[in-house]
Amino acid sequence: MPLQYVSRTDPAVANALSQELARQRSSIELIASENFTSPSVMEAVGSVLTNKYAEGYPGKRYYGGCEKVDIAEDLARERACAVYNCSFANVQPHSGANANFAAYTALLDLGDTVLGMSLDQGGHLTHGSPVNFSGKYYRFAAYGLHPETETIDYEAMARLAKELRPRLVVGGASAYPRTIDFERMAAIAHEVDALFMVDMAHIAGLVATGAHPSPLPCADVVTSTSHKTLRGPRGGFILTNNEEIAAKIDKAVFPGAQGGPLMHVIAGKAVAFGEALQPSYADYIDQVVVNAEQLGKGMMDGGLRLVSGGTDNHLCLVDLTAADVTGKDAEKLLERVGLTVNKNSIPNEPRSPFVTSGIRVGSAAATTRGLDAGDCYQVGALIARTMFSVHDEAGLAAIKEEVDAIIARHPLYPEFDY
Ligand code: DSN
Repeated sequence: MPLQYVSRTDPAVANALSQELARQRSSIELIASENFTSPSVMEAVGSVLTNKYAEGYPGKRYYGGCEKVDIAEDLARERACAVYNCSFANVQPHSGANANFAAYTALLDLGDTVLGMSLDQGGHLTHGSPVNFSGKYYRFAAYGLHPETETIDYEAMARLAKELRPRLVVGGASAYPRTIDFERMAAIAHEVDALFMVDMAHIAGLVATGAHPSPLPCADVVTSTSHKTLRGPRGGFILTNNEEIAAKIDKAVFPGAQGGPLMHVIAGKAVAFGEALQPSYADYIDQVVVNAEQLGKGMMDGGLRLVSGGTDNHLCLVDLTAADVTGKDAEKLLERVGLTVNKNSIPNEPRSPFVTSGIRVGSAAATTRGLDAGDCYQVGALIARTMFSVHDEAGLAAIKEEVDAIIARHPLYPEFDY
């Protein structure tokens, strides 16, 4: 499929699109929050639904002519509920941050106390960082990792909850490689009469197939993005089984936080939820988990340390101290050999978030591209070799050749021609 129109009407933009396709094709994508959507998802997102204003919800809109976009939003809502076995879905949040903003607005008053995972221990900006609205509008306190196990310290979390009696406890993370015990967190929250919210953005695909326990049976509300392991278009959504909370969520999203929903993206979400209901999607997620484990094994065999000693999900958090390379330098060096990762703080990070001592390595996008367990072990080993080859130009060139050979075996978007 060539770019039929924009290449003629706007070659400058067409050139940017073409260069980005070439970039995605010519490196192995290991950023744990990224993925490659299907051409069907892209077709829906690039459709005439972008033209439609549809403030409100299906059957109750503030504009005429919404009957057809209602079909798309109803499909997205119904399929989201089917994927996650729940009774309510709001699929309008433009992003994960917007979903969290709406959920907090629905559940909290300004200045309320909330417990969230510390950003530098694996949490997310919207879980109370002082530079984010969450940290500015609410009184967040942070829980984190046990210093020895580098896994969530549930006992310390329970002590903090008893001491502070928050109105809300937030579970979920952006850089946590282990299974999260949502039932234990829910018990901690509910014991102090707090509500329990889970931001499952990273593991939404794993939850969809049962590869990670679902937060739905025990959380009062669940927020997510649709574009990470779930492999849909860029966006957010919110789920609950509680009717009262559902009504508050709908009001908080619109008119509370957003205006017109992005109906083309909602159609893309409907397609992605449909894909997540197919048996092949469960096979994909199983492979994502195996591939993350093999990436980790390759890196450990190559002399790097994984935070917490391994992974249960789609990502590894890598401590680069042994190689004496910063996360910032590692990110640049790996890009040179065709491996795309992001620098990431490690627990008790001595360096600034712009430099860091670690990288985060995920398997979701590479698995979509077709990399298997053997490829991922090799990629893990190549990451480690790169970290110990900082001043070895010939060594780096040899690594790039091996990366290029893997890429050549797994073409990306062969149907696109631009
Ligand atoms: N930026 C996302 C990530 O990379 O994990 C979280 O929003």
